[in-house]
Amino acid sequence: MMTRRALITGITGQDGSYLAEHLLGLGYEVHGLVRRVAMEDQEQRLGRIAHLLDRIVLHPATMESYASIFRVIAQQDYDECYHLAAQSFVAESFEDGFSTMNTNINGTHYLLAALRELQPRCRFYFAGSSEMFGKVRETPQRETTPFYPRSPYGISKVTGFELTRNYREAYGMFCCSGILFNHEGPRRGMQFVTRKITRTVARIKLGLATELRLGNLDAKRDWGHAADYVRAMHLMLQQPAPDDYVVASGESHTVREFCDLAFAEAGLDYRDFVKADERFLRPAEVDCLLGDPRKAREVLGWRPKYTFRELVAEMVQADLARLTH
Ligand code: NDP
Ligand code: GDR
Repeated sequence: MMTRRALITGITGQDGSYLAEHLLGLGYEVHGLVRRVAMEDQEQRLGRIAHLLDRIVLHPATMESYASIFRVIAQQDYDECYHLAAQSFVAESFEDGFSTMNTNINGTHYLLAALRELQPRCRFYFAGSSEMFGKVRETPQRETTPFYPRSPYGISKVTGFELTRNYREAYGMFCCSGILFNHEGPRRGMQFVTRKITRTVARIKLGLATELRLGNLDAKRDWGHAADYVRAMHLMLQQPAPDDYVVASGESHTVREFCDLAFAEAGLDYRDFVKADERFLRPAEVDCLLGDPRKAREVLGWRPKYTFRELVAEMVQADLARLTH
């Protein structure tokens, strides 16, 4: 078998790091597109892939520049391209919708256009999101559920999804979208609610903080582990034909339940520490997400290994370990 070569945009992010590990484990040659600043400040900006740096190849570029993306694609042939780079924080997209749209929509379009021009046979994965369902039209959400995004981020992902589908249908390219529900892990960015909770639990436990300020505690999410979800991305590109898939756990929990379990993991009661703070409320909220992963299970044979409890426990223990070493 020839070694397969994959390009990952967003390789420095949570999913990029887990996907790079997974593909290396499968024997792939792994390349990553990273912003030039990352190369200049490797300690800070390449932290999640520090342990992989001698096994991967990095190419400087930005999703904001067609020329830079074209140059990367022109250098080498790829069998598969996983497009994960995005401004991924929903709250930030309300603060600066323009840059979110620019990175997430134009960036996706640039990459698809460069691939079409230079490597139309490269298989393409787009990181779609449950945020596309937003104000949900049916529960649970599946591949056929209509989209109703509630944030500039959600809108940008709907557009990326439509671009991906259009390149598949118009140019016959092997383009897939994963519609992934929230997935987390110890490498999650600090601003996202799960990591904000588990890190603060650890800080409180160690006497470094006294409270945790959160927005909407009643929001419900379908949470899984990123290590499980990157396996689904890879499986999508191994099928005989391109298609779109919901990837989810099929269980929904409130932010409050996440707090309850996370504090309990450290022997604490969340009611003693969690304070409501309206600064963390959003102008338009997505109240409840619940995915139906049947198609991914039946067609891809994908099943998550982590339970919700195991996810929370791993994140709390990892934050405790980080702060004590
Ligand atoms: P992260 O925020 O952890 O990572 C985002 C990545 O995108 C980083 O590597 C970042 O680079 C890169 N990036 C952002 N802007 C640019 C740019 N202008 N040029 C080049 N690279 C850029 O996200 P996740 O790993 O959690 O998510 C991966 C993808 O999956 C995203 O597209 C996200 O929207 C989507 N998604 C995530 C879900 C989740 O629950 N995690 C669920 C559904 C979809 P840098 O390090 O330099 O900032
Ligand atoms: P989300 O993740 O918006 O679902 O997007 P996030 O963890 O930011 O929010 C989840 C829910 O928690 C509520 N919440 C808070 N959120 C944050 N960040 N901080 C708080 O203090 C807080 N308090 C309550 C939010 O209102 C929300 O309801 C993530 C990202 O990874 C996207 O890129 C991805 O597409 C979707 O998941 C699926």
